[in-house]
Amino acid sequence: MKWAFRWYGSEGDSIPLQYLKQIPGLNGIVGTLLNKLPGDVWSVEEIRKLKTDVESCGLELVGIESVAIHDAIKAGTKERNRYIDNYIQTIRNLAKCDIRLVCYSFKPIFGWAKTELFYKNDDKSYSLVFDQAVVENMPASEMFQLISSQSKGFRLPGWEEERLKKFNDLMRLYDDITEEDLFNNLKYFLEKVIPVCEEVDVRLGIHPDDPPWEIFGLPRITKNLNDLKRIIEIVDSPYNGITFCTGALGANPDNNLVQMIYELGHRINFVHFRNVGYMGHQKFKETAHETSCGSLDMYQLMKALVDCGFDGVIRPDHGRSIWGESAMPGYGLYDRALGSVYAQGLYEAILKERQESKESM
Ligand SMILES: [Mn+2]
Repeated sequence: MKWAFRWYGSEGDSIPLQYLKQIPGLNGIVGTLLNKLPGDVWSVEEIRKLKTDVESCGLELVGIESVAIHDAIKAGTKERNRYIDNYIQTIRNLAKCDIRLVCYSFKPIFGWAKTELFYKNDDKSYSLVFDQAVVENMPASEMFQLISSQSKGFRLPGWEEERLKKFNDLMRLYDDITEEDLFNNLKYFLEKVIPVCEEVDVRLGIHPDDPPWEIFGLPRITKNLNDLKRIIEIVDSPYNGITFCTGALGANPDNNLVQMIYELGHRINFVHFRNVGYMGHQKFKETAHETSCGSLDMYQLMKALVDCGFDGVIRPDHGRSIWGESAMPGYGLYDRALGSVYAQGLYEAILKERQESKESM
């Protein structure tokens, strides 16, 4: 496994890279260029600069999260070919810099949604919470206000001011788009992009919906096993893969994550490892990573990943705010560092147990 950590760049992240290098066992960074808008080409020079920053601290840039997809591609407008060409150019440029993994998502407007960014837990740590009942009675446009009013000044990817200004236009763009349309637009995109990914050896991993059900009447096509199976069948190539986010998919108790890993395992290109705690119907919080802290059995999930032979990039996902840290909600250092070390512990124990039982046979 490549034990990685998400990092938003020297200008966008409050955590110095050197601190990440100090997390035991950590060797990879999943990075991004925060100044890039969906549809922009990432130049070789810009990617090299990021890579050099990461390598100067003794870490490896093991992937990009995310290269965002322009709405013209998702909505299938007539400008989409131009943006697909740009996407392909970015993939070629990443390959020139020896970067082999790209995470993306195909979600209209809301990449991720939470209704509370600093929910106070009993132990006085803070978690992100999503409650469907809050959004049910709210026009979609008010989500921006709800999120930005709680952001404590941190820039939240996907909730940028520029997007808010264009919000009504964006909503109109998806007015008549059904799930089937969205799926067909993804198909159009993958059929053009995956052959290039194969040629230059860059794997894609599509990130699931968070939360994994419909919100604001917008189509969602990455919610469950059936959706993801359908997507990997569009182009039957290991380069057309999945980012298996246990927290996003696990927010719906109907998603049997262990079964999903067994069925999708050969096409999982990237893992986000985190736990969620159910608080009621379509209401959950992001807990610490440990099994005992949330509703998911993290040991069983790690075991299923090992069973499937997964040895790619894995990172802890959103953590709580603890120990008085001031950081982007979900992206503090401390709780995610604990999550990484916990995941590595599970992995070591599972491997050694198997080795011992083999030797004793
Ligand atoms: Mn995730």
